[in-house]
Amino acid sequence: HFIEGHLRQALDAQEFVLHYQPLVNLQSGRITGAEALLRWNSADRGLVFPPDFITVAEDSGLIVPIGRWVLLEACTQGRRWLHAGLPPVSIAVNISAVEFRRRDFLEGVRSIIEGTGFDPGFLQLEITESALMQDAKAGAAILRELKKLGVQIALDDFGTGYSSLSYLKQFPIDILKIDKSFVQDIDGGNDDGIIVSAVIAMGNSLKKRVVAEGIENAAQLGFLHGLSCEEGQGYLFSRPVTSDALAHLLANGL
Ligand code: G
Ligand code: G
Ligand code: MN
Ligand code: NA
Repeated sequence: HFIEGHLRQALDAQEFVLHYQPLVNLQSGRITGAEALLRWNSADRGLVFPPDFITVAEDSGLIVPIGRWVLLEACTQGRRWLHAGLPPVSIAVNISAVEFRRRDFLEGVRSIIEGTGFDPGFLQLEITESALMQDAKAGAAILRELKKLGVQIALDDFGTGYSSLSYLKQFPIDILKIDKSFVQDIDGGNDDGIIVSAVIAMGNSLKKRVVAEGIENAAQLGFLHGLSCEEGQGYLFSRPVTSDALAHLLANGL
């Protein structure tokens, strides 16, 4: 693929950058965390978003060094914010199925935690349902090892894959992130509202944190509030912003 070579150069030229989207406690309105989202600041193309390059990165294997850079950068940034005296928040990092399945994935996570000194209790690794279910048994084993490192595990895009409820009970998953496709039409009087309501109730009773993604308006927020959903993220609160802008939000609130 033509863009593969460009991605390799981008890594060398340090053209990748992380933006951060706040996670918000829906009761207090306080920022509890931030999701790191990768962008490619290309000299030729301007700011390029993941849908335009993640698949190529996965198919070429470049997602491995790119993912390692993302994790290192996110943990380094997390330390910087703490040193700057900002209130501690968790940082979520998206992990591709390709990275997750690699034998050296765990070792990479371990060495980045050690190298940066970032508190693993504040690191959330976001794994999609489909990545986990490709091989549920192996996936469960990797999650158990990750838990020994002290990191938090979030199941991303929840509801779009097909994990059985029994897996949810067995797997050491800390957080369910309800996919934004369900939140979008939550107030439309259709099944999405019922599904979201069921997921929140189930998450709460399994003692998992539930995060609603893609909250764009007050009506959606009101609906989620009524269902005792604790956390959310979405354009209503903030779009993904630069690290400097996120630091400003941490210091001053939303
Ligand atoms: O804002 P947004 O366009 O960033 O993200 C689109 C998609 O790209 C999402 O599904 C998100 O999970 C994925 N994504 C964003 N950043 C990363 C990253 O650092 N690594 C991986 N593997 N996926 C990412
Ligand atoms: O797949 P994942 O959940 O990691 O993807 C996060 C994606 O959702 C990113 O592309 C991010 O920019 C996007 N996103 C975040 N908040 C909103 C929102 O309120 N509405 C929409 N449409 N997308 C959002
Ligand atoms: Mn995510
Ligand atoms: Na999602």
